Amino acid sequence: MNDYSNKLVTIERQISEQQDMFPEATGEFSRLLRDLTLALRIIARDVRRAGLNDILGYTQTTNIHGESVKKLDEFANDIIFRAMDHGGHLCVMASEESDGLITIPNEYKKGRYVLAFDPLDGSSNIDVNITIGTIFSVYRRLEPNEITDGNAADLLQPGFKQVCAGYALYGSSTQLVYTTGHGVDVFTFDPTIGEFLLSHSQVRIPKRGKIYSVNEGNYHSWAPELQHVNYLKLPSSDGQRPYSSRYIGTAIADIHRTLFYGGIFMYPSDTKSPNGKLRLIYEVNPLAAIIEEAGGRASNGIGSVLELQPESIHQRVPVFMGSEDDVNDLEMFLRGEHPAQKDGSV
Ligand code: FBP
Repeated sequence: MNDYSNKLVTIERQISEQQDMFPEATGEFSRLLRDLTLALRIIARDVRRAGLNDILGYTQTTNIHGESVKKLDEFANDIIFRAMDHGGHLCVMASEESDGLITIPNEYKKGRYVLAFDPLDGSSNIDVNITIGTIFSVYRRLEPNEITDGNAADLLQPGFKQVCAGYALYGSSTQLVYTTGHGVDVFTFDPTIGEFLLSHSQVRIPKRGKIYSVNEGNYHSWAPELQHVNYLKLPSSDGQRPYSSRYIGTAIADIHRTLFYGGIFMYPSDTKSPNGKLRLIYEVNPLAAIIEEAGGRASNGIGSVLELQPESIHQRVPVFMGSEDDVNDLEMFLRGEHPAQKDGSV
């Protein structure tokens, strides 16, 4: 089990220490993360008071996905925009809740970075006080010396190009989980001092788990190869199976549990959603960066999602992520090559 960090390290200190690792660093990236964590603190504050501050329920609008927009979604979207538009480190943003690109207002300097975010993941759980969160992903713009507005190409970069990825989890405590390619660290928010403190450093996912996480309500619209789930339920002589089923319905929360306990989280394609449900840029790539940096795997069923070349900013992809051995098994099932398929036990 990952050890608790007993060093008192704030997120600001961690960011500046990481900056010192790059002599050529200008501090622009550190300021970007500083401003982003401010937005996450404000969203966390209002999520904690949701139900008291008339922020639950729906707005009158629907988003580009045809989904009714939740008030908290809109609030979080607005807070991130207002925290990030004027710092001079971004050239363009994109949000799961906004139709097109979010441009930086003309009066502000354009920077070298690009921010993609899902302001509130788990919208179906907002009104019933179940864990929700914010997902973020940062890239360098394609033309580093440009001072103009960024464009779609700056966003449509493969996931392995992310310079930073992470999420904030608004659960029993508020936690910030992120990577800049130097391991995965978890900071827990201490409201008594208003600081994110390092609580778990260099988190590693178990090589294999005993939990699978998927919306089995879609079972009958899945491809037959996904008998894989039946395999996980079959008792095995070594006691490794059956796996337990856990599904919160907030990708961040299901991924956070998978990061610590291992196993596999899946949102496959099905006859209703031929490309799955989760969005490549706002949800899949940042979560995949965390899982793969922690030693796990994130696959679209064929290979790493981080290698995929995005085609559109709201593109969806099927995803299977978690412990290396569990995702390898899944891919073997999808290729029809798993021993359990060959010996007919599944
Ligand atoms: P939102 O970003 O709109 O919340 O959608 C994503 C999501 O809520 C994921 O967090 C979650 O894994 C999935 O949708 C749940 O979908 P379903 O209800 O179909 O299982």
